[in-house]
Amino acid sequence: MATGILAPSPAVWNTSRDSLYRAAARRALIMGILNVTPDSFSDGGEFQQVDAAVEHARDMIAAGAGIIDVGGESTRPGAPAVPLEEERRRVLPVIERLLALGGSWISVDTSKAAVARESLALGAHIVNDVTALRGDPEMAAVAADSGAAVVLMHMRGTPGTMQKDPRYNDVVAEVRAFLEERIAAAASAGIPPDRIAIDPGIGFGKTPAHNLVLLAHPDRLRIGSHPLLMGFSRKSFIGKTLGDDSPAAVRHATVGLCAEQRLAGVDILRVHDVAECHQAVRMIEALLGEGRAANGMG
Ligand code: HH2
Repeated sequence: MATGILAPSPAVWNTSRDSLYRAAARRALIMGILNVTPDSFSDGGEFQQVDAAVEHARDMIAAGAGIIDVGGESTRPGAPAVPLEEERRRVLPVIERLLALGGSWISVDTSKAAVARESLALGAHIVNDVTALRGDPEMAAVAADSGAAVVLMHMRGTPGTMQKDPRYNDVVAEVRAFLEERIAAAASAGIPPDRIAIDPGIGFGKTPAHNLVLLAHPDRLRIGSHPLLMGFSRKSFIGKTLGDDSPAAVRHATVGLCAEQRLAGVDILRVHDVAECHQAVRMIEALLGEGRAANGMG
């Protein structure tokens, strides 16, 4: 069960001192992205697709993923909604196999309560809901009843509308206020605070400039001891910022962001390139821990 996985260590999170060099005592979690959408695993029959997904997850776990985030509905801007039966068919067999495999926590990236309920009944540990429990009126109760951990993410609008001219006066303050409100809603639905992680929703109703401001201010997005998740991996603002959207450029920049976000105290990094991000993050942690300790600064 998810108890403890998202519960931060007080020794780390209660300190207000030295926020940049936060947290050598605790490792960040790498959340490996497993998209089981048709464009992710294109050829072959259903069984082969499940096999391919499990194989990919196995590689990500070996490369350092502590969580595998299984999603059957694309949330890219303008992506069509996936019917319930189709999402169940994509996600549940993969989750079942991953739970048998072991070695990581399993998160289900869904905003449908029925998909979450069945995934949790199989043994999944985390519900990653990009609507922050607003998309399906039963979602909060499903999460509360199961004792699962949840990720509450900020999104402006819906995937169909969110990139149409998003505007904020102060994007960090508005995202933070939204997350505070959703934490309160989750708590009043009976989800214990130590099971709630928060995420500003990079790319969900934000311009490239909004995304950069959010990534530059994880300190202002931190709310109490709720673990902070960032999902920037391979997103289009990276290519736009670089003026180069080639896969290699976007991947290299993603790894750089992983290192910087770890340095800035982010707890969970949702990424496609697990090996590269894991290596960057562990290097930063060695620097924060042994590097500083050896110099009498630990
Ligand atoms: N981003 C995507 C999907 N789920 N969940 C959280 N908590 N945070 C995110 O930033 C986030 C998310 C979209 O990214 P991706 O999985 O690469 O694409 P798609 O939605 O097409 O599967």
